[in-house]
Amino acid sequence: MAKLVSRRKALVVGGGLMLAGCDRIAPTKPARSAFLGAEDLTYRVNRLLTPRNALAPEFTGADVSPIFRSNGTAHPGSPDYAKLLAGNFADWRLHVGGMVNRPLAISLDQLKKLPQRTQITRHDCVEGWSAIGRWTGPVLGPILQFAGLSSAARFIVFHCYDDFGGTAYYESIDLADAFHPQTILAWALNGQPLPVPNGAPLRLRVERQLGYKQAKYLHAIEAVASLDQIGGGKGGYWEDVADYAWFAGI
Ligand SMILES: Nc1nc2c(c(=O)[nH]1)N[C@H]1C(S)=C(S)[C@@H](COP(=O)(O)O)O[C@H]1N2
Ligand SMILES: [Mo]
Repeated sequence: MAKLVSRRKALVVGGGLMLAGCDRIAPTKPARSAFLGAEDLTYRVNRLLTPRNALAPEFTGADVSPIFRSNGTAHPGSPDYAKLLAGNFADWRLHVGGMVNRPLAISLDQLKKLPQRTQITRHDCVEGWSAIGRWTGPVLGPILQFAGLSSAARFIVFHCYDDFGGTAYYESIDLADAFHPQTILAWALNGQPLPVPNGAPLRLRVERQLGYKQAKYLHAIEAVASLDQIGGGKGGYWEDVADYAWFAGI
């Protein structure tokens, strides 16, 4: 990540949000391939059939699963992460960079002061389990707008603290999902700060897609015009290593 986000300066603007200047990453290739592969077809058909802002079902407090199990990484385990955790994430920042006019470095306290949403939704993992949880966090769209998202950006990439044998977990979504009203950066699960096994201090909730898109342990989000230069080019960790579908609509 050092190459993506290197902090140069910090300034304070209205609302008390701290902005940190970051070096831009130059997009090198124009766009994701226009070739209509099977997966692209699923994606396009889904986008045609599902209204852009159709909501994922929401549930009631009575439906909340007694235990929201953890899957994949349950603790990132790196010294960097351990240090942030020991300090109760006071020194943690969410870096917002890439194709934005105003790169941001946002603290947890600042994130909690942004417009919030609480939603009770069902998480479906491809490994064959589901759980219902109540998630709270700032809506992603206004954060991207505040950062001055470039009109050339087409995808938002989420970079995580944990890695699998040297490859950091990452995921990406398109702008329809990034600006969807239920797409939030959750810092709370069932009214409590996010437990470490579920992605502390912050994770993505993109409720119309499967579990592996819900990136945990966030430390940076990056706006890009193409996914070609990100990881293996397929838009996510499991997409790259196991050919999971990039668009995991449910
Ligand atoms: N950073 C990171 N995010 C991740 C994973 C992971 O291993 N690392 N696993 C994914 C998968 S496959 C699922 S089902 C959910 C699990 O979320 P949970 O641990 O809160 O149940 O997180 C997703 N996001
Ligand atoms: Mo999963």
